[in-house]
Amino acid sequence: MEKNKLRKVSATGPTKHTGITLTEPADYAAGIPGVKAALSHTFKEMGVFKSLSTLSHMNQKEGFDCPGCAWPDPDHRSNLGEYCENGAKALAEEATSKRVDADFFSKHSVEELSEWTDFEIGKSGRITEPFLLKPDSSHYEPITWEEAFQLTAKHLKELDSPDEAIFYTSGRSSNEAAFLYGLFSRALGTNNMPDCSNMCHESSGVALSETLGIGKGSVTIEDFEKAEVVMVIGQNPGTNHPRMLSALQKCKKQGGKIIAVNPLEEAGLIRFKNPQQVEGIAGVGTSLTDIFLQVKVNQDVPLLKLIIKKLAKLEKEKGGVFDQEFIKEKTSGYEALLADLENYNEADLLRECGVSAQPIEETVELLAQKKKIIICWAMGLTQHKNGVENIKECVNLLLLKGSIGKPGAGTCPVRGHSNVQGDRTVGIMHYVSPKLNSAIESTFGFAPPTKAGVDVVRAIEAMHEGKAKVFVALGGNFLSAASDTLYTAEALTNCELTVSISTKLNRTHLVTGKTALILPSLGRSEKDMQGIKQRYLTVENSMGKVHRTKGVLKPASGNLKSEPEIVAGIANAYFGANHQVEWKILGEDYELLRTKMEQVLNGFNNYSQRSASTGFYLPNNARVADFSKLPNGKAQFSVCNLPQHKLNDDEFLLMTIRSHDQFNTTIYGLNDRYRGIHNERRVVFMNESDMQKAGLAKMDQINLMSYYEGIERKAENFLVIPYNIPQGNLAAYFPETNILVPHNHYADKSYTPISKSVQVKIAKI
Ligand SMILES: Nc1nc2c(c(=O)[nH]1)N[C@H]1C(S)=C(S)[C@@H](COP(=O)(O)OP(=O)(O)OC[C@H]3O[C@@H](n4cnc5c(=O)[nH]c(N)nc54)[C@H](O)[C@@H]3O)O[C@H]1N2
Ligand SMILES: Nc1nc2c(c(=O)[nH]1)N[C@H]1C(S)=C(S)[C@@H](COP(=O)(O)OP(=O)(O)OC[C@H]3O[C@@H](n4cnc5c(=O)[nH]c(N)nc54)[C@H](O)[C@@H]3O)O[C@H]1N2
Ligand SMILES: [Mo]
Repeated sequence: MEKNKLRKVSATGPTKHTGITLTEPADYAAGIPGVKAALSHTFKEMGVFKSLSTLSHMNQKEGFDCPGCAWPDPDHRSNLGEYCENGAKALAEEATSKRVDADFFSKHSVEELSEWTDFEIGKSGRITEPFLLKPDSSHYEPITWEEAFQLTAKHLKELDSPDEAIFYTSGRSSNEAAFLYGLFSRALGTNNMPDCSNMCHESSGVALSETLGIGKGSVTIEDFEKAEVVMVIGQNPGTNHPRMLSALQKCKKQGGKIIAVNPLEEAGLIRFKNPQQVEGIAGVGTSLTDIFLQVKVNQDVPLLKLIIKKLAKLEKEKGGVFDQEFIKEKTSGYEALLADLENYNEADLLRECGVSAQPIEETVELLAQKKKIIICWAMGLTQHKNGVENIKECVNLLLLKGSIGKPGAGTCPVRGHSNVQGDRTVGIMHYVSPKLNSAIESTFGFAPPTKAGVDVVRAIEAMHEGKAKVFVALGGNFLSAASDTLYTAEALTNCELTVSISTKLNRTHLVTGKTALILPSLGRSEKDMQGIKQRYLTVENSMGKVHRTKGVLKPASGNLKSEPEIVAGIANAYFGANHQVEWKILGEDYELLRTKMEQVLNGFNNYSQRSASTGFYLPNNARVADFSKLPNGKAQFSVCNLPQHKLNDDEFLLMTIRSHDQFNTTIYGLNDRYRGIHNERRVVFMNESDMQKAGLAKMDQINLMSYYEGIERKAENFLVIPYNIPQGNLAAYFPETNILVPHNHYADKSYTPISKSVQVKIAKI
């Protein structure tokens, strides 16, 4: 186990096995096992009565937004509940009755806790009051809120430059908290605002901004009922966005077709039994995928190029395949795209993508006839060196078909955290927006910095090089989420101070700067009281709709603060009460804060009022096919290159994915039910012929190693599971495999780590 230098803490936790059992992979998602799994988690953590009464408020109009993923709520909410199995698990995790209190920390040293697994750390419960870890100390101890704010302010004041501070955000905070946090960072004088989306959909943001003029998707949830074809590429909705399956089911009921593109045949994409409908609980369910394209890892560009090339041939032969009117009026770069296709031959593209010919022919035939196409994607496309081009190739296909800016068609990057999109909208970004800066200046009377800040990759490097010394995190688990765990651990331990605003204990609280603070915040499901008045916050879903969220539970402890209050507390301690921004008041009075946000942000007019009920959509130029802000006023076709992976015979491409029982670094349980894995996380999925070649049998133990620039990185002790996965590819869970991902390898332009195509070797133990 790897130790870190300051305190002898482990950056990874133990690599022991937990007692695996295997079943056949499932061929449908949700249904009764889903309902049972959901309730068993909530019953265990919260008790039966509290579970049922709380779940009935989740995602309802006057209730709270699910703290899980960002999938939108339909306008008509189901009486059987508007939540999924994994949303219920997210709630159970937040509403657990277990507590991390002063007694807990006096019993367990930081070193001891770091030897626990992530699962054990997470299950220790909710943090009850602020805690301080002193430089020479082995245990966290309680500290008052005011002392914690003053200590943070003192460290910030001691910096030589504001750029020595880093303000990380994870996408679970509200719009209000994130806005205030960004405002504080700018008032301090730095744009060092890395965000979890740098590791997530940044490639989508870059690709969509350059081609369509907006970094967000263009579809609404209603579009799924109107779409003729939905392509789901590099995404596992059955686990990560289960409520999306209801939208796919609606699409199928209206006669739509679904094409899944994935190295794995994920259960959720095969068949779906909708637990929000009686027939879904009792019946056989809806079969979802019509065509499954089992692509090799990171060979989506060759696959899409092949499909486009075949469509172009049909267009040339008989016409009516591409939307020529749309192409002429709305796009630029069509000829260059067609000319580039001449550089490739079909046989090569077919071999490279690894998909068999027949389903590709079916795909081409289907797409040739249809005009309303939605493409959905997630981490399977974004987390590669060529992540940005993966998405641009999807945009090419949509533009050729005129499938942008009309009902039933468009782009659908399916977001991760429940408010990751909102946080970016309200100003969490490391780059400079002159428009936002001038709006902030006219509203608050100070000029924000004009030098770009650091994103996640460059924040790690800055801390590692000693250029950044104070790290503050609004949520998240930076150490375990980021790549190159040991390098990131060194980066964090180089800091003078690390501050985590968190609900639950995680490894970033254990591998810290010399001094560390944990500032516990209210969770999404909890009542946020100001005196006798209950406040609400707002979030933005994956489709750009802003709406309210209002908790229903009694807070986990009487000594928690809301995120806006915590951010304002730090800012007030730094700037004092006479500053031109009334931090303390803004952190308490969200209505006042929203009126300020309304002045600064585009599309937020009448913010509070319009956020009621189902909320309001933000402006979206791609949704209405307005490309006037792009070069020539047109949407842009892109000429994309083929990804290059030169693998030796003993090398594999590893994708680091989520099990069914985790939310990023929070481990709900040790099962991955749909893939047939029970009670174990240290598994690696492997093609049987690769196993034979390597002389491996089922359940053999192996180590995984990566060698970038000659540096060996090793993840130990994985059990080999024969699986339906393309030859040359492996899959294993993160965060256990993050130790293998080199910090200096990331997507061009977006700097998203290459978590889905890590070049590795294996060694039998
Ligand atoms: N329950 C639950 N919900 C979640 C999360 C969670 O951890 N748990 N996380 C949230 C977050 S932050 C996010 S970003 C999303 C993530 O949602 P997903 O992106 O669905 O999550 P991953 O497990 O990373 O799955 C990636 C999928 O892409 C496929 N894939 C991998 N490489 C390739 C490739 O090269 N090409 C193609 N075509 N496919 C590939 C994998 O087989 C897998 O099916 O989910 C959000 N929702
Ligand atoms: N190898 C590999 N690495 C990956 C990925 C991958 O697919 N493969 N996926 C990447 C992706 S897509 C993402 S988005 C990142 C995620 O990166 P992060 O967002 O940093 O990680 P999470 O695990 O979501 O953060 C969980 C922690 O957030 C805190 N928390 C939960 N709820 C709240 C709340 O309401 N308020 C506050 N203040 N804190 C809260 C809890 O303390 C919890 O421990 O990981 C990335 N890392
Ligand atoms: Mo994400």
